[in-house]
Amino acid sequence: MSRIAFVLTTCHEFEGVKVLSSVLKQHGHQTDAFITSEERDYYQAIADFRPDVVAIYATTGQHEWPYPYIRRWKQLNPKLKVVMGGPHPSHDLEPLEHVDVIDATIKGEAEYAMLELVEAWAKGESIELIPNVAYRGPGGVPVQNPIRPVIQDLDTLPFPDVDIFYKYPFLRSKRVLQVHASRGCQNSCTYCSVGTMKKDWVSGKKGEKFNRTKSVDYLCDEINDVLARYPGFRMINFGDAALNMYSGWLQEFAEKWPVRVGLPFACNININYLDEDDIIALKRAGCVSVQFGLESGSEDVRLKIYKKGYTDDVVFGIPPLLRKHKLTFRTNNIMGSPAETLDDMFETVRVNKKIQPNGCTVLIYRSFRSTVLGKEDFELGRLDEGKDIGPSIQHDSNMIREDVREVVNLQKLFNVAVYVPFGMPLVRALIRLPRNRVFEVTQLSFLWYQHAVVSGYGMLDDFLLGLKNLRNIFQPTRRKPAGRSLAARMETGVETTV
Ligand code: B12
Ligand code: SF4
Repeated sequence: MSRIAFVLTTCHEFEGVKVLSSVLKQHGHQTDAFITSEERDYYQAIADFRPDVVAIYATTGQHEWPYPYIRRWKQLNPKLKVVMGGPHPSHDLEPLEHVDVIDATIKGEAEYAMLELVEAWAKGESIELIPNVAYRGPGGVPVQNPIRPVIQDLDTLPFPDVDIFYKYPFLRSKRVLQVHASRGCQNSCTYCSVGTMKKDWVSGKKGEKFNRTKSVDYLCDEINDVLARYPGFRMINFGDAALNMYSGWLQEFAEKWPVRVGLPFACNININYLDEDDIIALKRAGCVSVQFGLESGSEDVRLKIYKKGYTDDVVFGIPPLLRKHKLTFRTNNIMGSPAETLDDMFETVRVNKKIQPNGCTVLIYRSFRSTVLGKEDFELGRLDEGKDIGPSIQHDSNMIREDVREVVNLQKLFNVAVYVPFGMPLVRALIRLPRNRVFEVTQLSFLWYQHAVVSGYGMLDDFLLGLKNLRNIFQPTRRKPAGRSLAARMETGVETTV
């Protein structure tokens, strides 16, 4: 039996970590998750758990924060092993260069790779033949093993282990339960890592599917199992890229969910695969609010550069149907990509004004090497790699462009431009001012209102979550380990942002 500590800096219940934990527990191992904002003394909490393995979930930009802690835990226990998984090491083996910190990384879906790795370490066996694992080979050069097929039938997995997160009073007493019904996505947007995942995270075995759903029955059983132990949740938020991955699934869900679970929910939708019948099904199932990525007001940018697949017909056609069936909706929008001028970004404001969403989430474009567009940015030198913009896609831009201040200011004031009378000319003038806290607070206030009220996550819950995760938005990536001050414990995060 091994003891595995998952270390996390965002106050959020991560689906991937929940499933990894349940598979490890199913095989007799002991696991726990540790979130920085929820521990009084982060170093000591994990030292007291006495892990054999520390496991890091990492997106790009959020991967180095635990290194200083790990160096201390390794001093305490020189046999401690450390593995990193998630999107970042799945695309980049750079973490293995940190010889004193990382012992192995895992590419792609990690359930069984992690199990085999932990067991090989416990027995002192070689890890060099474990599919998905990467390690330091001869001369310290990273070696990435080929990967196994992704798990085709999600129902074969044990229910996600919520207990490692709901040991924290804040997470278990929230109004909203975070759930996933699927893996994958119908789109392959060029600014997102999912396109690469589709090619890279699958083994290539004939017939292997990347887009998968849990069966409706499994999903209902899973939620009822959680609610039996944690009955306080009043609403569900589906974190899936889109809940309408398969139309037939949605229709069955609309039949069974209200009877078997009956909680209202919010979710993301893919408007390309959504018709009025699906909207009726969502409504019948208990959906109260949906969110979709508009990303750009320009159809050309959306179709030709972002490869989002949403034509203007769809963008203007779906919102009236959502309104007709009394579903509130929010849009996601990107500011500052190399594909857009400031005028194009104001076109995004205009389209939002026309389709009248109940809220606009506005994120700043960020280049990831694991995306088509990001790769191009790095190759063409479009970004200032030396500029530390922190881990978030909410705060700042490191793109090299003369109007970067205006872009970042527009992201902060976007909702003013959309919702305030005469907001557009006002914001056009304001974005020329130096960046300032008032703009930041304006943006966070809109976001808070839209999450808490429009999507129904609850005023207090969302405010506290924002505070806990504030630091991840506003602080640089290269930072010292968190201390005991309140500010230092307000760790990174993003639920506030997405
Ligand atoms: C839901 C979601 C969120 C949710 C929940 C986060 C989460 N990961 O659960 C929230 C809203 C909090 C969020 C936040 C952010 N997200 Co997000 N998110 C997603 C989304 C849509 C689904 C992730 C998911 O849950 N999938 C289902 C589970 C089962 O899969 P999984 O998480 O990948 O887990 C598997 C493997 O990754 C691996 N694994 C996972 N954890 C671990 C841990 C260890 C130790 C190991 C070994 C393996 C491992 O095994 C798991 C099971 O097979 C993906 C896009 C996508 N479709 O994948 C983007 C995505 C992961 N997010 C992304 C980004 C950029 C962010 C933010 C930085 C955005 C921001 N606003 O600043 C933050 C970062 C938060 C953080 N601390 O890491 C990027 C990451 C890109 C990159 N190259 O790093 C993605 C890929 C989308 C994109 N733009 O390309 N996100
Ligand atoms: S729809 Fe969302 S999750 Fe899917 S590829 Fe596009 S940005 Fe990524």
